[in-house]
Formats: sequence, C-alpha cells, structure tokens
Amino acid sequence: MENLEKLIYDLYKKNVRQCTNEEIYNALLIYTKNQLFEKGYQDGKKKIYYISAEFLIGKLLSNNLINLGIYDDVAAFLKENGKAIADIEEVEPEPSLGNGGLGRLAACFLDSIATLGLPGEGIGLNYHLGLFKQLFENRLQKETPNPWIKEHSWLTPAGVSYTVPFRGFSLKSSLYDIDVAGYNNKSIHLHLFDIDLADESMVHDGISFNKKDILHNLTLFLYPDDSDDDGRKLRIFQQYFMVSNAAQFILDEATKKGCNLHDLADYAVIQINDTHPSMVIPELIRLLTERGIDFDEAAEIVSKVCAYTNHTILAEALEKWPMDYLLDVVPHLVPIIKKLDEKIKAKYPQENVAIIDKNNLVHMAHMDIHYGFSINGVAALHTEILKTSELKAFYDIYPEKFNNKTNGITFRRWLMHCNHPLTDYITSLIGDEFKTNATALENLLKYKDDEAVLNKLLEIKTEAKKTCKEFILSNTGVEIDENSIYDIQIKRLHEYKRQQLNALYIISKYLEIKGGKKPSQPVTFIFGAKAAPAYVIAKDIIHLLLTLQDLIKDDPEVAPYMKLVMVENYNVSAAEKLFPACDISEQISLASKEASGTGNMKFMLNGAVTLGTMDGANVEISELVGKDNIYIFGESSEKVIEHYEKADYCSRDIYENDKRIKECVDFIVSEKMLALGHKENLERLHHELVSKDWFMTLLDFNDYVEKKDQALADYADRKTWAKKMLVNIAKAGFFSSDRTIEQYNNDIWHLTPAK
Ligand code: TH1
Repeated sequence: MENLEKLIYDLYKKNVRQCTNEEIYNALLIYTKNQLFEKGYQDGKKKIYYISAEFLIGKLLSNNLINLGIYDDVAAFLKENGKAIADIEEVEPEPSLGNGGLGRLAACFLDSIATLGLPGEGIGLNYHLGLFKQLFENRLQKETPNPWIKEHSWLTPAGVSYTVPFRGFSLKSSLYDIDVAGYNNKSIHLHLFDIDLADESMVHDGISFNKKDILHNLTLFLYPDDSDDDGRKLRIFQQYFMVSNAAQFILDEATKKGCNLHDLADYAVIQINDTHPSMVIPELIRLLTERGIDFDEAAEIVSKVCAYTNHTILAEALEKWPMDYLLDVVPHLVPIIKKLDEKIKAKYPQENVAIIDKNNLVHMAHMDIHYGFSINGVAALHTEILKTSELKAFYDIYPEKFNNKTNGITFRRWLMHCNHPLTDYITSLIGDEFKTNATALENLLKYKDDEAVLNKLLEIKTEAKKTCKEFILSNTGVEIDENSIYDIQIKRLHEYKRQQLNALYIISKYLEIKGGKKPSQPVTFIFGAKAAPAYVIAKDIIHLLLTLQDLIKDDPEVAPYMKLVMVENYNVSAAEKLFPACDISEQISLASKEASGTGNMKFMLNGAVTLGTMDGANVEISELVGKDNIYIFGESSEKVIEHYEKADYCSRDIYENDKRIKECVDFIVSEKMLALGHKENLERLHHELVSKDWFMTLLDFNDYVEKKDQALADYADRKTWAKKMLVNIAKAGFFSSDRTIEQYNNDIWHLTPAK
C-alpha cells in the first residue's frame, strides 16, 4: 500500500488521516484505474459485443478492489489510518444506467465475461441523468433527474468518435469507457457512447424537457417518457445512435485485425439484449453494402453475427415501431427493412411471422429471429413458453435457433461484496473454491445438521438485519425491529409482479390484528420499487403502499406486530443492504409472466427462503432446493395461459363471492385509507382490481395467504429454518453468471478464453 500512500501525499500534500473521505475516494479512484490499466485487457481474434440499452453496474470501487484481489489490503490500510472503507464507499455516486433485472443482468454478464477470460465488450449509452431519482412526496412517487457523472469518475474518454446519420442531420459521437475487472483476471471495457452537446440545463419540473431537441437531449435519460409521439421517436433516435456507433466500432475493430468483411463472423458475435438494439441488423447491412458487399450476402453475414435474447413475453415490451416513425428518424434504414421483410414474406407468407405487419408496424423481435442465428429465453420455463406459445410460429420454422440460458448473478458482488461476514464464514467451512467454482457451495450440505453452523448462520443473519435496520431508518425514517421477520419484495413495480397481492395480504393481517388476533412473531414487510413515470396503476400501487406504511406505523395497536416500509429510490446500493438481511424472499409474479427474475437468486444465495409462484427461475430454484426449502403457491403457468386463451378470468366473481377478499380489497377505499391517501389513486386501483385485475391477483390470494402464514409460522422453529437457509445457500451455485456465460460461450459465441 506504499504506492497508495505516496499517491495520496502527491495529490494532497497530506497524510491519510488528514484527508477527507472525498479526497481518499478520488485517490482510490485514480489508484484503482491505474491498477486496472496495468493489468491489461482481454483480447482475441473473435469478440462478443453485448449491446444493451441498460447496464446497471452499481458502485464500482469495492467491486473493483475485490476483483483485483486488493480489497482486504486497502480496507486494512485505511483502518490503520483511522478510516473505514464503508465511509469511503458512501462518497461514490451510483451510476444510473439501468432500470431493473435486464440491466443488472448485463452488468453481471460483463463481470463473468471478464472473469472467464473471454474477449468481449459491452456497448451502450452514457445517460447523464440516468433513469430518474425517485422521491416520495405526499405518498406519491416523484421523478427527478439522477445526475451521477462527477469531475472524477470511472469514465475514461476513449478518443473515439463516429458520425451517425439521421433524417436531415447527423450527430457526432464521443466514446467513454468504463473498465470492468475480471476476478483474478484481466479487464474488459464497457463502451458508452455520448454526444458532446448534451445539455442538462434543459430539464425542468422533475424530468420534463423538450423532446424534439435531439442535438441536446439524446443522452440525457434512459427510457424517456414514451407516452407521446415525440417521446417514442426519441427512443428510436437513442436506439439508432447506440447501434450505429456499435456497428461502426465493431467493423473498425474487425478490419484492424484483418477481417475482410466477408468473414466478419470469425471476428464478431453480437448479443442483442432484448429488442432495444435490434436496428443493429439493418445498420450493419447498410454499412456492409456501403463497403461494396451485395445485399444478399450482407444479410447472410449479419445473420451469422447476431444473436437475440428475449427477456419477456409481455406484449407491451415487444417493440413494434410504426413505419412512419422510422421514415421520420432513420429513412435510410427503411428500404433495408422492407427488403428483409420481402425476403421473409416470399418464403413464409403467414402474417404472424412478418417483420412488417398489415398495420405497417415493424416487429423488432421478428427481425431478430429471422436474421439472427440464435434466440434464447432466460429461464427454462420462459424458453418453453416461447417455443410452445409466444413464438411458436417461429419455433416451427427455426427449431435449431432456439435455446435456453437460465440467468445468473455474479457472486463477487452479490455475496463477496455485499455480505462479507457470510463469505468469510463459508470460506472458513469449505475453503474458497466456491469463489471461482460456484457449485462448490454444495460442500456446505455436510453441515446441514451441525447445530453450531446453523446457529452461526442465524447470528450472521441477525447482524445483517441490524445493519439493514440502520439503512431503513436513514432512508425511510421508520424504525424497524431486527428481531422481526424481514419479508422483502424488491423489483420494478409492475402489475404482473403483483406488489398489490402482497399489499392485500398485509391488509388482511392488519384487519386480523384489529380484530384481536395477534401474530406470534412480529413481521416487517419491506418494499423497494420504481414505477415507470407514465404507468398510472403502478404509481397507484406505490401510493397504496406508502399510505399503508403510515397507517400501520401510527396505529399503536398494530405497529408492535407489523411494519411496512417502502425504500425510497431503490437501487443497487440499497439492494446490497437488503439481500443479506432478508428472511423471506417474495417472488409472487403471475405464473408465465416473469421471464426469470434474478433477485430470487440473490436472496437465495444470502440465505433467504423463497415464497413464490412456479414462474421464471423460481421453478429451477424449487427443483434444486426441494419442497421443504421453498414455499410455492398459486395457479400454474399452463392454467394461467389457458385463462388468457379462454378469456374466462373474472375478478369480480371472486370479489363478490369471497368475503375475506372483498373485505381486503374494499379496505383500499375505506374511510381510514381515504383519510390519509388520495381518493383518485385509491379508487382507481380498487376499480382496477375489481373489474379488470389483468394479472389475476385475486385468483391466487387465498393460496398466497395460506403459504405465507405457513412460512411465517415455520420461522419460529429456528433450527429447522436455519437448515432451510443453509440448503438455499448450498444450492445457489447453479445461479452463478459464470455458469450462464460459459453456456452462452459454448452454445452461441464460441470464443477462445485466454489462458
Ligand atoms: C427482465 C425480466 O422482467 C426479468 O424476468 C428477467 O429476469 C430480466 O429481464 C433479465 O433477464 C426484463 N426487463 C425488461 C426491461 C425492458 C423491457 C423488457 C424487459 S424484460 C425495458
């Protein structure tokens, strides 16, 4: 650590003790960037380019130190000098480049690509104000900008620039790089393209800005409001800017290595992360034909380079762009897309596989499937649903293109970084093989009846709950009880994820307590979620939760037995506090709707027990841990799909025929609630549940109550519960993103890892 000490002195002419946390953070930033640079970057003839609208990377300092193998030394050095590394971490702003699981998955994948020694790059955009920062005002979500780029940051200007043509003008890009360290290995780059003229001062009243001023707004926000034409066109501007830069960059790199363009597939493979980067297909064809390759061959080359990952079956998220928008923004792509569509129509005349449909909508996923060589889902059940239902027409044509890649998480961040005590304890029991070979966690199973081990696991959990309690207090102002059961639901707010089902359960418990039935063990229900700014019902659900939070907190009859807290501005840093502290992991989507989930894996790895439906990766979790170590409830995906096909689900029938359900649903608009909350929001939500309930909340309510009551009751037997925790940790190895990336490489990318 002598060179760190010297660097600090050279920078500030002070010793470590005299420096502020900001000064130490800045010095560590420089120090770590230098270390990463010296260690070098992965390279190879063929590379994977992971293009994604989101990279939810989280704070980077500690993670980089861990992956460089110097975390303990740096932490000890700081401690010797009267500083705590945790306080230094607080100085770092969290990059706001993602919104949820899709973006966090991309970040975990970069970590694993680097760790496995694969030559690869992430490519995305450098959003100055991020998604948005969530504030709660009047028990409502308010969106404000989330600036995160400071004078000193992990971004390094790369000195690379391209020209991107739009209708009537073009934009020059500038590239910024973030190094992603492999664990005990070289780094890879995350390439973020930007414009030089981005003007943050144009944002007013929360996150409003002139959507037409592309020259200045292009890289301000991730997912700008798309509830009007200008907003939707801005998304096309962003997507095209991202993929045109990516395509030019990829062709440049390949050409420099000797590629003659005909053999591009020997140099590059592109993973299209959901449909946001789909325009890379026509853009690459455009660039190849510009360089003298004829159209048919260009289409063939691109088809050998591009692979598509589908992350959802929700129709609203499968992008379909009106041809008029494309004509307005990227007219030069339109003849290419039309030609691609004609070729398909000549071969497959059926309407349901067309790229351009009869309403002149361009189906981005359809283009990806026809002109990519691989399509994968993100969990076993999800891929089955794609094959047999959502994308069946395509599976019938191209069965060989379909494959599953069950999601994973990087254990460096989601165990080693966020839960040092558990990591150290596991290491003391089974050594550190699990850090590079995650399935070695199974060696823990030999301790499943060892009382001392089980007690220690409980002790570590309680400590994590204490730390989390401090975080919750500073974030929400509510004091929770570390001896209560922590029941946590953290994920984007969406009706299909059914935070409203959890809320109805909480109402039912509230009513029971008011009726004199006290629970034997206090419970804390913790939520964290952002809602899309234009998603009205999702924001109503936030209002319901915040209103319930206050109602319960201020009721002395109820508060000793339960609390509800909703974390403000839930993000990666908050997640790192919540996962280690959780007892019960809420994974309660309507079966068939959650493609995978990845929070479910992070909870399991940190010793929480899942309460969930047979959906997404929960299915694989339940197969791994066995029925004694998970709580499953609800209708199956087959039945749910059948309900949609027959259109026979009627929430009002359930509401009118089940006294308890009616009572809980009606409580939303009860006098007590209306005294605190807003009539408009609560009535709209009540109406939605009674007369629509598109995601079948009421269908699963009774089974949910039964299984959740069971889980809460089982918690009292501490030894048996600790055993469940241990089995969950031991079986989590399958969900390492190292495994996922190895499978992507073996089945799709075929890259040679560096030795
Ligand atoms: C999520 C899925 O909902 C989740 O189940 C999955 O684990 C995760 O992706 C990673 O595979 C998705 N996030 C988005 C975000 C947008 C559009 C589609 C999806 S699917 C904007």
